[in-house]
Amino acid sequence: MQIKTEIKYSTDEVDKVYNKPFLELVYEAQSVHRQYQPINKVQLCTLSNIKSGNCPEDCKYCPQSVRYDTQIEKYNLLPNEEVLNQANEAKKNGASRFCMGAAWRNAPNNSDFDRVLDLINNISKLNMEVCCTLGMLTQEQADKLKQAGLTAYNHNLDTSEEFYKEIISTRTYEDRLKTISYVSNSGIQLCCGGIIGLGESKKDRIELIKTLANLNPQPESVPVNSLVKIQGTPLQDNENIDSFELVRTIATARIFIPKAKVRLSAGRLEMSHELQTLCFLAGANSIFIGEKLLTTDNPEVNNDKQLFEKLMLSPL
Ligand code: SAM
Ligand code: DTB
Ligand code: SF4
Repeated sequence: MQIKTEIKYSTDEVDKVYNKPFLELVYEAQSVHRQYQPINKVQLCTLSNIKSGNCPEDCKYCPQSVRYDTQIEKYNLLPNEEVLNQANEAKKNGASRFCMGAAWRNAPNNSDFDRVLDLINNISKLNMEVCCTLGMLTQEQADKLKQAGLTAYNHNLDTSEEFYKEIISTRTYEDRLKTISYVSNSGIQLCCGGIIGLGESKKDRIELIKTLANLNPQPESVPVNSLVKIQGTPLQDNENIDSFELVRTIATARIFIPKAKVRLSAGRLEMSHELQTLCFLAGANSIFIGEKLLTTDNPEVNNDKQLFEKLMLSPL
């Protein structure tokens, strides 16, 4: 199996940008942003946790792993009607993209998968982009998702290859890259990013951005999640990540992956409006709106509306 990675950028190149004087870095990121992205526009996306908890994987950050004792609601694949209602509601709130997450190690080959195909088909008819994240895929599954009308598949690399082993033991970076290549082969857009605050070093964040930038094709969408510390997970007592590291990560991703939407994803509940503004200035141009992410809370829709009004931003 040939994994399509082409080394275009070296660690050193990414390092030099990431570690520039802060104001210079943000200025450069905003300059790239203006060249490649519409200005004053931020895409609104809504998440639905279509299958929750009992995941056999051991991702140390995740409340949905069966190995950790966390207070989450666990359920099997939701009825299609319920998910469709959520998608309609998301559209009413201004979301133009609907993302479905399922706590599976890999997408199953059974009627649940057929139900997800049906959901994709129906949500795409609402004139919304449809994204899903179902764990690892085979090439055949990726092709079926494409046929059903899926816009994008989310499969994060999370961190550097080296640090990945400290966070997850039940699958490898190579496994992740395989699914990523199936997604790209099938013609589905790739949504691939990571988490900061896992206890990784600056170097790990730089390596992650380098790996994402060297994917061929580059991801169309790069979620930058800030760890939400969840009681019961091994990372519950992690130190807070310095906000400037978050902004540097976003700015560097914007510079090296200029055509992608960079999504300020998990962790916004803990962020001030000023910090989120700095993230937008550094090139973030998407957020999740709605009461919940997958299992954790998100800022209130009205609060996000106020932020958009203050900044005179409009939804994309
Ligand atoms: N099971 C699938 C998988 O792992 O690809 C899909 C669902 S998984 C919850 C999707 C992504 O959510 C993960 O890759 C991770 O980046 C993010 N995530 C999960 N828990 C998180 C947390 N506590 N804080 C921040 N991001 C988190
Ligand atoms: C992504 O990178 N972030 C989203 C989406 N892809 C699926 C998920 C964030 C989850 C945050 C923790 C929770 O709510 O369970
Ligand atoms: Fe959570 Fe996905 Fe890891 Fe399962 S595979 S534990 S749902 S992040």
